[in-house]
Amino acid sequence: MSNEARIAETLAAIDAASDADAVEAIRIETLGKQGWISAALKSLGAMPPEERAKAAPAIQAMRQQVADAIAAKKGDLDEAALEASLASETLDLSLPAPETPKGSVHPVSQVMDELAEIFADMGFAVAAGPEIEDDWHNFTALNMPESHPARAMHDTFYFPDTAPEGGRMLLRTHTSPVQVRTMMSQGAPVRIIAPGRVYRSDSDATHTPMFHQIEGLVIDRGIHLGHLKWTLETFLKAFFERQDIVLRLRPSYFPFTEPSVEVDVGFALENGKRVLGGSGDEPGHGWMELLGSGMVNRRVIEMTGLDPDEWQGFAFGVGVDRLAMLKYGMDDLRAFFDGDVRWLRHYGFSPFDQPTLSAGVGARA
Ligand code: 2U9
Repeated sequence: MSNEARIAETLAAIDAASDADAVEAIRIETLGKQGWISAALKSLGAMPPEERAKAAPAIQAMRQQVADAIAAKKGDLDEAALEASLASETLDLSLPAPETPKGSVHPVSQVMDELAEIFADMGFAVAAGPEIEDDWHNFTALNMPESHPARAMHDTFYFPDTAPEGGRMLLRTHTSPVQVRTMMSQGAPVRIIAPGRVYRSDSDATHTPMFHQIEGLVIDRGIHLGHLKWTLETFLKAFFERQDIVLRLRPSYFPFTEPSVEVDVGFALENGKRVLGGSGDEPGHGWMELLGSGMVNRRVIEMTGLDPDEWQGFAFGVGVDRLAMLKYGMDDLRAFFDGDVRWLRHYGFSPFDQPTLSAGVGARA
């Protein structure tokens, strides 16, 4: 068969092809590696130059003609397929949209964000430190030398490794070593809060081996109990979003503070529930222990390398989980760490609901 006849046959076959597979089969037969047009092009190489110059244009034209026809046919088939699918597919706008899974903010994170916002307004920075601590930063620097009885109250989880300076490594029992580290690295004055995970070997309905604390520390010249009381009052009023929060300071003992002060808040009993606000001495009211605090013990100030005759300070500590329970009404501490998404769906907060002082720091339902 002459090349002209073969081309006519090929073009007719392309025209008649009903799908992309048929077009592809023709492409392989003609322009593919073993295709007859490719073979004709290759045979040009074996011809003497004069003969090649004569034969080449016709073969090139054939190749172009077939390639153009294949491209055009593919375009036609694609367009026909699109039209067919547009004609057959329908979009039912009345169907419910598929639900996108939504994340939520854990109450502990929410409360920590609220506290950071409140204390930032009073000029406190947020400080962080390691959860695996050494004996010295967790106990000794806080006036709890080895064999101090308060170490037993802070019983924790110890590691077999020894600390670089000797002593043992342990899971921190409070965030106080963060303040020790900050005092030692930045010197005075200091105004920080240290929120984070802490560990004690304790486990029952109201104690979990891991819980969250926030501690605050102010070191400056001329700091006294009045600064402590004002700071705690301002913080608790902003956090519970009530101006009628009343504090009662009771003498207490902590090795790291002297004097030490336990802080109670007044509450009223409403339908059997404790509602914070008002003095605890009023009829039907009571006092609830909420946080511990005190003036930083001068031995602790000395231990961090500062002169206690020049620098004084106050510190406080409070459980974040407990603050969350009081504000948002959860009654079982263990549920905080069960990882049950149903609990989170109930108590979790929207990530778009950022605590701000101007709008009130609390999350809105
Ligand atoms: C430095 C100096 C002093 C931190 C303080 C408390 C009192 C306290 C408890 C509250 C409930 C722990 O979560 S809780 O069990 N904390 O009572 N914490 S004063 O004192 C410091 C910290 C760091 C350098």
